[in-house]
Amino acid sequence: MTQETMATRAEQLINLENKHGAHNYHPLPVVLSRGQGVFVWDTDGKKYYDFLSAYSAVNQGHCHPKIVKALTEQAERLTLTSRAFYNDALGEYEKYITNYFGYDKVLPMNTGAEAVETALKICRKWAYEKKGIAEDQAKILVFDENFHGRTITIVSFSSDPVANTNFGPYTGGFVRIEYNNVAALEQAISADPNIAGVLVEPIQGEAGVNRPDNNFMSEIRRVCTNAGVLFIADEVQTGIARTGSLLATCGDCTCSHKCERSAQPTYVRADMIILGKALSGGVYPVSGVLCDNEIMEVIRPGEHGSTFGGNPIAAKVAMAALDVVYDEKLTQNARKLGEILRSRLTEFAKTNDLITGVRGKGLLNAILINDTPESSTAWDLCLALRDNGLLAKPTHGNIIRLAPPLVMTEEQLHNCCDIIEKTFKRFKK
Ligand code: IF1
Repeated sequence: MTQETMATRAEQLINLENKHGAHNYHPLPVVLSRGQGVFVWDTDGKKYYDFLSAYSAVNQGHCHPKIVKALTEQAERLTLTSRAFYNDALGEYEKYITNYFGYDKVLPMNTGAEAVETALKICRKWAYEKKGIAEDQAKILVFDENFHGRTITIVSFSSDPVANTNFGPYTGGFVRIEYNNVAALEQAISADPNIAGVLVEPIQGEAGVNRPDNNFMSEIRRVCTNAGVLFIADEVQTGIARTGSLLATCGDCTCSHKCERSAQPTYVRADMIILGKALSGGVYPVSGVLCDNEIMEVIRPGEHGSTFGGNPIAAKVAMAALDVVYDEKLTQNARKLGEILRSRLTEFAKTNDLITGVRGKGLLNAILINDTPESSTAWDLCLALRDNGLLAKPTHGNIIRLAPPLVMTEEQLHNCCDIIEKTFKRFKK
């Protein structure tokens, strides 16, 4: 193919999506055709550092050989049985993942939103059958600027009008308060005995990597324990080593595996955790809810499930993906590289008026751009970063999320910081 023909190849593919696909996204104009580790290549063969990681789904790096092997081997044996029958992969996976995270039971699903909906259903049933709340009166407390997926129930409790306008009528039974406000949490729960659960992101990803106070998770734990309310942690984006702990709920411990976690001084244990995305290393939709028997036993045969939930491929892929996190010490690497990234960008920000802030934890970070959310500056900066070989995307207007795969080396990270600094130095609004 000539350079000219190759260039139009990307345009042809973009045009196909515009013509035949719903316009529910506004992607950065780059057409990717291959990924390996921290790199992706476009249809012209140009190589990029991936600084989005499919929103923290490819923590283990693109097409990790161990995970792809698990996928292909199982795909050639048995792909799907439904749960009408047993299969020879699910039980081993359920034992593996419940031990890995330290809970009695897992309810396997596929997407993050399905797992969030599953947690909401378990919480409501627990409210009626264990906590004694009157039928249809259970409420679940959520926070402003939350993001938990895109089903009608989930967007019903979103504070973002873009997420829920014209999707009504909305699902009731939710109370929303300010994030990171313990006093408001205590007040809401003491005022309403029908609150059965608290659903929280340990760090709000979509809200622009919004980190709460360090004690917010332990304070939620204290308040929920005292009130007999379930603490439900949505770790779909923050979990699986992304923030420099195996689970972000965990606080500042350096744990990478259950057996180390409970020994940590800052160990905070939610009643239910919701996992997704990197649970499969980005090769297959795998999600799930983990909790102990006293809670999970409210779900009885026929009361919840899904066609693909707990399928053999998902089981094998998830075990391989979690093996990689442990074997390659991705928790520790995320913690170390995140500190380097924030340190370099914080120093650089002092010399460049385009950046008003750098924030994050582990390798879930963001830079705040010195312009209004309505401006195109963050977007234009991402186009310039793309031209310089690094892919990132703005969230909420003037915030650029920086979240590379956790397998990145220190040298690669410094190369990426060099690209970011060079791009910002040369950028003209
Ligand atoms: C898109 C956002 C991130 C999540 C948390 C549940 C889910 C997500 C904390 C649902 C999903 C994805 C959705 C994806 C982009 C991405 C995203 F920008 F939408 F908000 F990461 F911040 N809980 N987040 O972050 O999981 O059903 O998608 O598997 O919708 O474009 P899902």
